[in-house]
Amino acid sequence: MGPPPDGGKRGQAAIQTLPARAAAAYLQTPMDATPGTYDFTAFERRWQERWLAEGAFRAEPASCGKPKYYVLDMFPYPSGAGLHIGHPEGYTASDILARYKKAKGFNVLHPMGWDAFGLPAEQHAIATGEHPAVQTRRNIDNFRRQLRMLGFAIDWDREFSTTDEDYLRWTQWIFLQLLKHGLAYVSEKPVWFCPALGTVLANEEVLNTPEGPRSERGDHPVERRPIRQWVLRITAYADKLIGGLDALDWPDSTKRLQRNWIGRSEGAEVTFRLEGHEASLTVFTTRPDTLHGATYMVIAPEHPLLAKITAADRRREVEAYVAAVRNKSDLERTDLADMKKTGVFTGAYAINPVNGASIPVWTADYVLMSYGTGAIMAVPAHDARDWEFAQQFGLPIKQVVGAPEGFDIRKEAWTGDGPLVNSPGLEGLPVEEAKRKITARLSGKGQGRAAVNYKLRDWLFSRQRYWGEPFPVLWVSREDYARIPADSKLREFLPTEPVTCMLEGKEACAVPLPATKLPLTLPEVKSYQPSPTGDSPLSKATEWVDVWVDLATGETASRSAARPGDRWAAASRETNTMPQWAGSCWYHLRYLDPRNRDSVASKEALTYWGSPDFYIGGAEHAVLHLLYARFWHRFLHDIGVLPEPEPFRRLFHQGLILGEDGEKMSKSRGNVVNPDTIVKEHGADALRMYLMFLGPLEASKPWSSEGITGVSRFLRRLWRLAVDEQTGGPSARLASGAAESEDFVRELHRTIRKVGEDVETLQFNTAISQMMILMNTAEKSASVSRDSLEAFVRIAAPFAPHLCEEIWSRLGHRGGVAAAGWPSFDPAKLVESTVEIVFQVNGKVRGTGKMAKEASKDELLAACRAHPDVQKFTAGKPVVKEIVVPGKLVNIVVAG
Ligand code: ANZ
Repeated sequence: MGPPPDGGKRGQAAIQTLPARAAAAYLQTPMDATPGTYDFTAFERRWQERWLAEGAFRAEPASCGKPKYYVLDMFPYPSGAGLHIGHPEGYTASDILARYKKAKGFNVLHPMGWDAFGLPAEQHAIATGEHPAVQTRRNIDNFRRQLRMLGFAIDWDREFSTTDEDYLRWTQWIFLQLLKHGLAYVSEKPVWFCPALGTVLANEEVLNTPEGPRSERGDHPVERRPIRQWVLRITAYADKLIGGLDALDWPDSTKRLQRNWIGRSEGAEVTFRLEGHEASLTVFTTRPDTLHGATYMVIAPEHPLLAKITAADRRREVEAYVAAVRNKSDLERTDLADMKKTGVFTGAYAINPVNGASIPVWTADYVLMSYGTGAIMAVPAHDARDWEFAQQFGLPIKQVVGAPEGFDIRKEAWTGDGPLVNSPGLEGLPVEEAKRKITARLSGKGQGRAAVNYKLRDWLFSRQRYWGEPFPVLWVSREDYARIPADSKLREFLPTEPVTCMLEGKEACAVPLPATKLPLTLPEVKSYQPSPTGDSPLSKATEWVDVWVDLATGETASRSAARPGDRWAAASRETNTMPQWAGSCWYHLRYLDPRNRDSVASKEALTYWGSPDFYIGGAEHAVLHLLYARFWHRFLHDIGVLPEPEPFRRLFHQGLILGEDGEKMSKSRGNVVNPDTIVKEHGADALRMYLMFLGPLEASKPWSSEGITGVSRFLRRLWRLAVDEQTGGPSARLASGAAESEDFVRELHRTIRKVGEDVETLQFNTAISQMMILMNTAEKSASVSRDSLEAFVRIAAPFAPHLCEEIWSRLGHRGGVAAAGWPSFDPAKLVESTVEIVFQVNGKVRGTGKMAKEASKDELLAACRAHPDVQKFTAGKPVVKEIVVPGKLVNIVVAG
């Protein structure tokens, strides 16, 4: 708010009429202020401080006896840039819901924390040498300040960061549970490596672009490299993760994304004998019904059988082909847009189990090693990829499913349904029936079985980074592993099958630390730079990495010293760290009991609060965070830690807020809206309300500077309706004694109903429009009663909490506005008691009149006759007929 145009003269004049003390206080308020000025800067701050001091939004203990409501926001990564305007959009939505539920009598939990491990802090550390923890702390302080500035009703007592040791302990504990239950292992398969980021990436973090595969973060090229990795067996949960989706109140698009990502395919595995070889080749097919149409086979270039079955005279060509495709990504290999196929004949032949036909075995890169069995039976008549390949290499195309008349199998594959043809024993059957029949027949003969495949791959769970959770495991030799005593503390999380890997050419086994040794914290390092070979910066912290471990107790000692005793073994710590997704997999649980030293959260807290009732965050997390968190939650449920299987029953994605130019906000476009600036200019309430007024919450919508002025004006009108400009006390109109207009009363009850309904369904923009309509009728009403005004303030409070608290207190209340509860509406008051009646003369409208709904025919007629405009047309003319339609119209028919 700038100085008033008259240079503060008004202010000076006012001071002379005020007593000295009031004048002194007055001088601290803006120059044009009176005690009743809408001075949001002062009161917003005051309320924020008071809420904080009073712990106004502290959730009550489970024993309070109230029903619970748990509102969760996707917690932010505290970046150096501070809050983005998209953050307060989602946070305001959840805040309105939280405040509304509190007013409705629920024990509300609305917590906040920080997802603070991750790459940007590490990159900052590489650039400046400053420890990531230092920068993280600074950023968190800034984020916290900004969230408080927006007045969110957060229970700050429960705040934590994923980087806190106390939190880290339990992230590591959950990882060890996964390890113990056989769901964590180490692999050295080729993985996505991003040289620019110096780390590997999960499949979910790599995008297929026209320039080839690139990192989702930073848009750098990525390549395949064999690197030792921790992997979580999320595939073991594929079925549960798909099955669980049905019961969730989530956006359909997100459910669909998860379903497709998991990609469940039902089909069969069929085994083909190979001519002249002991080995046989098993394929996965979703179309066992087309087995009679299999005219060749393809095995992936990485398939372990390839070298074995390749004929001597084909070897050179096959090897050259294998070398040529090594660096291609799965994405490139399966790109449907690129129909041109490559491949070479192996010289081997397989025998079709249904008809004994001998068919050639090829290798081609359109078959991936990572899916199914890494080999296929090719049915060019009914699969588009096989059709292309057969065309290209002159392989036979044999139709086994009938196509509609006129369809030419020589021009394209027929992938639709139809009666089976050219398939003895299946002929005439529709596809689904034929699938069942042939699968049963193959199973009977031991040549196949029904099988299910998933697109979902196991989750690559390690990164070559510093700023992440260290893995709480030690690598020891196989011999030392065998020496772990039966009663050793190290057996607490020991898996049934050892997890092994090759370390510097020797086999090593993973030994999980016992819970008493958690958390394993990060060592200090001199440089945060990953090595070009892809080793984590931790590998250089040799004092930390290389230790002696007591095989009985898990005690460790520096390897610089001599071996402390017989029971001790040489061990190396894992130098990879966990990906940022780890911390966000279970934070929703820690809020329930954030200071618990003995468990993730107490049984009591877990039982009372359960899973969040409402979860809001960006749609970009549809498959990453939301899938990983479901996996961990389900796992913890399965091992008896959690009462409920699913973490997020109701999910909502807020839409993007675009720049004023309608484009995505970005620094380079210069269209970024900074919450700090807006709050300074218009106040937090105006920002909150405007964010909700912009449009449907789920829609993408552009920011508008003018729009926020409009909302600001509405807030000022509400203020003026309640507060007297001169005295700063309740407005004189509240006690005017005049009657409230019927319109206003009706609109008030309508608004109470609509805002309640809209908040439940997150239609905040329409709730605000309705409040604006109410404002218009309030201003037109001769008076507004105190009760009515208070009801208005109570429903506006979740949207503009500072303003409404301020009004509430100026109306003389001591407790917070939420404590007054949510007003109820009177259905009887919703009905209009008057209707507009149309007055006609000879069928032409000559006027209208507001009449009581139940006015009698005589009353209506009298009113019509008395209307001056009607009289103009009836004067002196004989009345022929009078027609009265109650509640609608009166028509007077005159002669002449
Ligand atoms: C024979 C066949 C005939 C097929 C037909 C399809 C149509 P979805 O639905 O994605 O699961 N396939 C199997 N493993 C493969 C691999 N490793 N790389 C590339 N393709 C592979 O696809 C399953 C189908 O994809 C399988 O069914 C197989 O081709 C192919 F008229 O087998 B089908």
